[in-house]
Amino acid sequence: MKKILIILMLCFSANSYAKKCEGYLVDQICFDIKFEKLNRKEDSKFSLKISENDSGKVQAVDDLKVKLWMVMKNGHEHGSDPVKIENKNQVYQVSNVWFLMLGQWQLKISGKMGKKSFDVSVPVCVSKNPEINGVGECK
Ligand SMILES: [Cu+2]
Repeated sequence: MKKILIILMLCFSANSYAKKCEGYLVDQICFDIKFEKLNRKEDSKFSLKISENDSGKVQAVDDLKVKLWMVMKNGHEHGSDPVKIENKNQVYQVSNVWFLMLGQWQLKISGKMGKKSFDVSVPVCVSKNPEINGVGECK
């Protein structure tokens, strides 16, 4: 019994030290993006949590900007409607998100976290196949 307890305790402590980013990791900043639903015909609202990967700490972000961007295969680039961002206890609710076309999009996310400023592109795949829809490259 004692042994099992010790093993359990070790597991829990190991877990709390494993600071794994569950979202998209760029420059040691974790972008945790959760879509309610994602398609090109509706407002694809999502929540955005930004944290440090090494500490897991969610920090206040100043000057947060989120922009939808698409680089098309023919080299043409375009954006979409400006999104709306609402801060709910450091979890940002992003709405008016219109992916107007199917294909590979980017979320351009910039801001300042403490002294560190960031300006990153997070890929979002918008396709007819719900299985490959979401954060990441379309395959
Ligand atoms: Cu396009």
